Amino acid sequence: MWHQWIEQIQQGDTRALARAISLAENETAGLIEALAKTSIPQKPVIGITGPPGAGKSTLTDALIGALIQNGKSVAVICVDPSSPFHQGAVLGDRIRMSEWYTHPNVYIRSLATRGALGGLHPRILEITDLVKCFTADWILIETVGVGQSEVEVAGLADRTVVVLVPEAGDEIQTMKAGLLEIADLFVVNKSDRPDADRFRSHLERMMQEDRSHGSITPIINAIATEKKGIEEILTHLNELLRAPSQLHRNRMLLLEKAKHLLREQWLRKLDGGKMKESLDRAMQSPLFNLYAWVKDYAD
Ligand SMILES: Nc1nc2c(ncn2[C@@H]2O[C@H](COP(=O)(O)OP(=O)(O)OP(=O)(O)O)[C@@H](O)[C@H]2O)c(=O)[nH]1
Ligand SMILES: [Mg+2]
Repeated sequence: MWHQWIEQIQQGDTRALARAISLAENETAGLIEALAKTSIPQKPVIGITGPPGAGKSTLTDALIGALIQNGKSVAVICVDPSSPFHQGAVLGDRIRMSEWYTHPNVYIRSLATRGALGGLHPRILEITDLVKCFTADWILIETVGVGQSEVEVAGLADRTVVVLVPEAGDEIQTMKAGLLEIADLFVVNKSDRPDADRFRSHLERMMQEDRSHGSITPIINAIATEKKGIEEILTHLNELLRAPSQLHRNRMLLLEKAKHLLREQWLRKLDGGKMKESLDRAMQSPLFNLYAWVKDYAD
């Protein structure tokens, strides 16, 4: 069944893609086996992440416009639009990207988070590969950077744009390590705000202090609502994509993907009923200890 869906997706059938993503979301069996037999084309996957409300959707909307103008087709995956922190964001995104929902060269799909412990959707890797099979030239993945998810999106994307806003001063101090590591490009959005320059210097200083990973990440000022800085972002992304692949980084990202898949496979092998029985039994002991139980169960 999956082979048929994938064939239709490869022919550019958006309805097949929508249906297949839903099946993947619902954990319909056989997807991994089908993907293992599919030649998945290489195409740019750009992660767009950053704090809530930084303007990621507005920026994505503007990027779609610029890509379309350059004759490209685009698929967009919005992850986590229904997170409890952002009620109503799906509607907001629909309004922000409304111009594109009906455009023949644009496909937009929102995914709700299902990961009980946060992070991205557990099937995001497979869903991205399904979208890669589709005829779009570029794939954009928007995700709110609230901890783990931005690191995960970096493992998923070929290049990651971190969107920050001038008022994020203190916030980036705490997100610093993760953000510096994953960003291929920083966008200081809302540069119409008065403290944009000060914030940019702050970011530059932070990067100079942290030269551990070699090169300095480029910073671009943008005003997404006015479509300012968008062409510059695309030019940089094209350059980044053309640059010889950073083998070390790619290997690290592949390793992350592999770990993710192994975790999933391992979880699938767990027998929920058996586990519950064992846990119920263990809990009857006054000395019950969850860590000890997990260790026993895993061995
Ligand atoms: N002043 C100003 N406002 C902007 C700019 N870009 C976006 N906004 C506004 O910021 C608000 C949030 O924009 P979104 O694009 O929804 O931000 P987001 O990062 O996608 O938000 P979440 O997905 O909810 O995390 C909206 O009201 C936008 O109109 C900008 O460059 N300047
Ligand atoms: Mg958004």
